Amino acid sequence: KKRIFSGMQPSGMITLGNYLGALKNWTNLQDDYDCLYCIVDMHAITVRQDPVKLRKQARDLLTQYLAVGIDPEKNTIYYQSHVSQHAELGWILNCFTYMGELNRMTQFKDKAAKHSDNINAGLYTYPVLMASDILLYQTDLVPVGEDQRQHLEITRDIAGRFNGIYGETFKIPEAYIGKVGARIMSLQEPTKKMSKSDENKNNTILLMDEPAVIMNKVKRAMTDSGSEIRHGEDKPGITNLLNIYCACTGKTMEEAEREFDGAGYGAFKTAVGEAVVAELEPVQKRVKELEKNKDYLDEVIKYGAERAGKLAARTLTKVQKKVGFPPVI
Ligand code: AQP
Repeated sequence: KKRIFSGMQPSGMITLGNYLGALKNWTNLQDDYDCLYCIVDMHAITVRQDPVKLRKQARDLLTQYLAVGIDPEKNTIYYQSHVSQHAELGWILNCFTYMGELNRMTQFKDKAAKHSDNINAGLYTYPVLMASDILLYQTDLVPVGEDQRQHLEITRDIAGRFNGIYGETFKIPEAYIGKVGARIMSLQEPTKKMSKSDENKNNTILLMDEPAVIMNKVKRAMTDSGSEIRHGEDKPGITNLLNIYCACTGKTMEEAEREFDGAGYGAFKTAVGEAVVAELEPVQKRVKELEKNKDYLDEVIKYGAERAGKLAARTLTKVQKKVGFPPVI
């Protein structure tokens, strides 16, 4: 089976965007691929985090992975910070990455602009840690959205450079081009993506939002001028709601547009809200059941770290030898 690596930062409560764009699709991959799903807490601290919240968010995220149906037997689910090889390989690969390359990363520029009070070196070398995440596991495929494409490219460049110097060491990963998850936009500012770290609560629908909260947020979502319910660049608000509706119901855009032909914005928003509630309610129920089972969650955490650690150690040992570190006696 081909190996897939993907991760999510525990940088906030996860949103409908994270769910529809990533998590939901992950469940479809587990039978055909050998998947590692990492909770990248080391990446999360490139932005200042409250420690109590970070710990809770990481555990919540793991619980949510399980609740959407990612099977911990079929997949490797683990915390990045539990597998020290990520940091160790990260350091080595830092020495094979040029500042010129990192200077070109657009996500760094965006994040640096957003967090101008804390432009730390970790934020800058984030792509190198991400390269380590991927290369440690001899990953074949990485599901990436548009915004991560540049990071996958630099991963390939670093791997190729290392292989060129020391001989075949890393598998060069490719982008996984499968059924792409919907890109969900902010409810109040539909030209920017819905993000878990967004401070405006009305911009996001959280995976764990109560039904009444979801209905309310959808009703208050920004709409566009005109009253037609159709998708198009001139209608970012309605397009986003239509995308959400389609992703939750499995309907096509044409079907949805036909269904709401002549309907008012009010009725349309009610239908969208109800579709989201119907999609999320069963997941929320499973999260609540899992939360009661502390021992089971602990078991999954331990098992995942062991499984990932074994794979990671194999690559790191090889790399340490190649660069000339003395063997541990
Ligand atoms: N709005 C979105 N629509 C579809 N997919 C999305 N993803 C994120 N937002 C949307 C996908 O979810 C995964 C999460 O990746 P991440 O946690 O590493 O960080 P991110 O992409 O930066 O997500 P956020 O929610 O915007 O986090 P913050 O606010 O912390 O930066 C990825 O697979 C991503 O494509």
